[in-house]
Amino acid sequence: MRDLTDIHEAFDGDRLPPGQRETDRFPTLSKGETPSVPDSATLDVWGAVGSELSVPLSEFKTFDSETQRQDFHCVTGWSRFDCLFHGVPFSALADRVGIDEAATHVLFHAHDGYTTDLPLEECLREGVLFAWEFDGEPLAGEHGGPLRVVTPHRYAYKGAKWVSGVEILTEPERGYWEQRGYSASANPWNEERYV
Ligand SMILES: Nc1nc2c(c(=O)[nH]1)N[C@H]1C(S)=C(S)[C@@H](COP(=O)(O)O)O[C@H]1N2
Ligand SMILES: [Mo]
Repeated sequence: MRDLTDIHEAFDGDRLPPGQRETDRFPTLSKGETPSVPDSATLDVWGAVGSELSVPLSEFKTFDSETQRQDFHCVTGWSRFDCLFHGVPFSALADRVGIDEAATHVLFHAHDGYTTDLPLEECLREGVLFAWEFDGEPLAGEHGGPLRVVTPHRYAYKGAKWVSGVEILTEPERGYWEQRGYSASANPWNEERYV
């Protein structure tokens, strides 16, 4: 188990970022209905990579994975400490496909049409996981099961639930909320909520 609940130190901030309140609950926030993701779904990686990938989720779950203890910060003001997520680190997927040198950004795609963008270097931090278990149980559909992304060093809208694809880009592109006024950088310790 890898404990990442101290990552706030790297951002010169307290464990509870400014303007946040701690909750024991795990609220859900989705732009619409929970999509039903078929068992046959794949995770696809394309764009500025050496070899594109389209892997069934059942096979994806056989990749080397790990459990991490992380905090979860929602831009609407709640934080949930000590979430146990199990999944494959973004960096492991990146190694597998081989990221082009020209790559700078990532756009995550999801089955509900959601997208979110991050600089590539922010995706390569060890806390960025493609997760399918939460607190030792299969990740609930409303929380993004069967597969979601988590980004403990960024507001949680950077983590696509029901993730379907990872597009590696050579220039920035804005995601769903980023096109609607949410911060592209989304650092909770700087309260980068809206632009
Ligand atoms: N596919 C998808 N991913 C998404 C969203 C969404 O609407 N669709 N909402 C985002 C937002 S705004 C937040 S705060 C978190 C909420 O995750 P939760 O519902 O598990 O708390 O998911 C993020 N990922
Ligand atoms: Mo959010």
